[in-house]
Amino acid sequence: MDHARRIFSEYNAWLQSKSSLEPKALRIKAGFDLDFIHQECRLGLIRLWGEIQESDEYTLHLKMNDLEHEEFSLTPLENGFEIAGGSKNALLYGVYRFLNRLATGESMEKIHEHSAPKVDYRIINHWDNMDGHIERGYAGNSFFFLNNKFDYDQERIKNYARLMASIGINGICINNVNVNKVSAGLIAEPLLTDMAELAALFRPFGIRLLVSVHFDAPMIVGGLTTSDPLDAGVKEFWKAQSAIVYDKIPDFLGYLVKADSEFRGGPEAFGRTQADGANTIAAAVAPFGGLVFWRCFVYNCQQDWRDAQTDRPMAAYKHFQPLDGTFDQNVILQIKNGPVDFQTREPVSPLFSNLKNTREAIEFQIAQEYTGQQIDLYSLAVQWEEILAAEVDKGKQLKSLFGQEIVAVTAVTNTGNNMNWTGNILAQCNLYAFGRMAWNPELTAKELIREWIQITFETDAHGRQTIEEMLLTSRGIYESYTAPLGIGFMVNPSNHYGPNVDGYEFSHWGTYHRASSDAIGVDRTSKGTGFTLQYPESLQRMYDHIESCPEELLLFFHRVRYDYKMKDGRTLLQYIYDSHFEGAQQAEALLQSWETLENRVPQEVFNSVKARLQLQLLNAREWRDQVNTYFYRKTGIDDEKGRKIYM
Ligand code: GCW
Repeated sequence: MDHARRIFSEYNAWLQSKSSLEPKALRIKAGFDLDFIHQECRLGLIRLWGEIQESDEYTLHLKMNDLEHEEFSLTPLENGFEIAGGSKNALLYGVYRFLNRLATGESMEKIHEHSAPKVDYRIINHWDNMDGHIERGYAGNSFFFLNNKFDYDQERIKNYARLMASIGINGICINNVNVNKVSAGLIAEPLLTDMAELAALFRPFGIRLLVSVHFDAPMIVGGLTTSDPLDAGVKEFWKAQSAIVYDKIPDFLGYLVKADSEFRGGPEAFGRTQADGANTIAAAVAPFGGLVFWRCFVYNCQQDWRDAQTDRPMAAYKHFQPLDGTFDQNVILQIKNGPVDFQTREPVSPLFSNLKNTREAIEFQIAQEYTGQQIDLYSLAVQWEEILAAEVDKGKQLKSLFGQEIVAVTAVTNTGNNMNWTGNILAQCNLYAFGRMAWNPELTAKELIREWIQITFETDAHGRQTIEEMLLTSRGIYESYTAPLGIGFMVNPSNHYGPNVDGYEFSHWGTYHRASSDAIGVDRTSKGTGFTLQYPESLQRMYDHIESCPEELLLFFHRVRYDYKMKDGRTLLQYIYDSHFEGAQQAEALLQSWETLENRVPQEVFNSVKARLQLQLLNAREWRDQVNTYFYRKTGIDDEKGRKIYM
């Protein structure tokens, strides 16, 4: 078997299980213009059943009808089945969903579904550098770039496109938001022609490309002396260059911009606002129907730790909220889910409550930067489900903004050139869940985890239950042995793996816990830094009062004494000790659970996951001991249960 097929048939989760119940003798009937979709459907069925014979006994009808643009329906018929969609892309989604449900073991006559996505744009962001390295990549190197050139295996790209389309993704940004001089050239020749070739591979799958652009492209690419967005020459540069891009790639989705953030250029360097910057670039792509995704991850990364007034989570709101209503229609503000940076526990960014006249994208991170780096098990679906259900205004959940202010759902991908895409095969589940939740935010972590397991592993009930339980509990476990209660960070600087309680305490990144001998945390209430004032009043009150603040966010919002009594009567300090002892124990239990799966999953999968769980256990013990020792040394107070704390 060739390399690319191995990737798909052995490792790609989507279509693994075999269903012997289904008729193998069937004819697929598709409209004249639907060759590609017809082929995809055939291919999928063959992968599921081994072969299919053409026969009139049973007919699978593929048809386009007057459903909405991306809406599809799946309907069993008397002697057949109908997959219908409002467009080619919709029909393709219908086909993949149909195959997906067959792969979970359902029989055709039970498959009824009518579905349309809640948001128009479901986008994957690659943080791939053109030298091949991926920023925060934990599954190998880029499968787009090497040595500052495009360098890819066409078959692998098609498999990737299929993988993405099968979970409803319709946009992919191919390069890192930290654009360098080389990748700044993606919007110009000779790289542009190469990008157009790549775009052509994604096109049949309904996926449009985006590129991260350098705010200073007018200087780097255009040779100008300024990038001031209000400068006539700069405006002209963006227009002319974008015309060239759209001439090569007419269905190009647009640009992603990280400006004024972590040493990137931006409008503020020229005394201009974020809206000035975004609108200049947006005006250039508007004639072609292009979009500008403008990131809100703007904060002072050169903070003096002595400065207790500046509070990093407040930054995005301060920069963007006052500009609400001033962004062009084709600008989409891309906002990280929380106000800090993809920690295990943060409140939802207050921008979601308070940008009423601006189109928004929510940005998640599937790459497990702060969440175990695809070594430690961490089911992001569990966390996303909570985030989507979080309140953004009186009785209004975040997901209710989907299709309203929130028009796009984006995420930093966890894929790389590793054979199984994600390094740790169990991390595939996060990618799968992301696509499905971006399409339908009502789906629960439990059902998505279950679906993914069914289509990935041919195992018995014990196998399925064990993996489900491991995934469902993984987030809580990781959170408890790392930096719980919303305190965050405490990681090793720069690589962000493993404990270092004071690692960021005296640095310039603005993430401080300020632990003393009697208390820890930053007071972010209206009496403290005032962060809570960025929320609508009902939420502000809830977070302000320690009694009503959700306990899991206690140390995000409050500075708390170690002898503070938690809801169950334990002191905060005892909670910290318990959580770390228990977390490490549970990490051990994860390994034990997995060990019961030998011979129930392919040996290679068994070994590679086991090796990671062993590393996770070492990591968890290190976290437990460093954190517990740290707080013991601060307080001199023993663990009530007398467990081992190193002096
Ligand atoms: O959390 C930080 C990451 C950076 C990343 C940045 C961002 C791409 O550590 O690696 O840069 O976020 O989101 O821009």
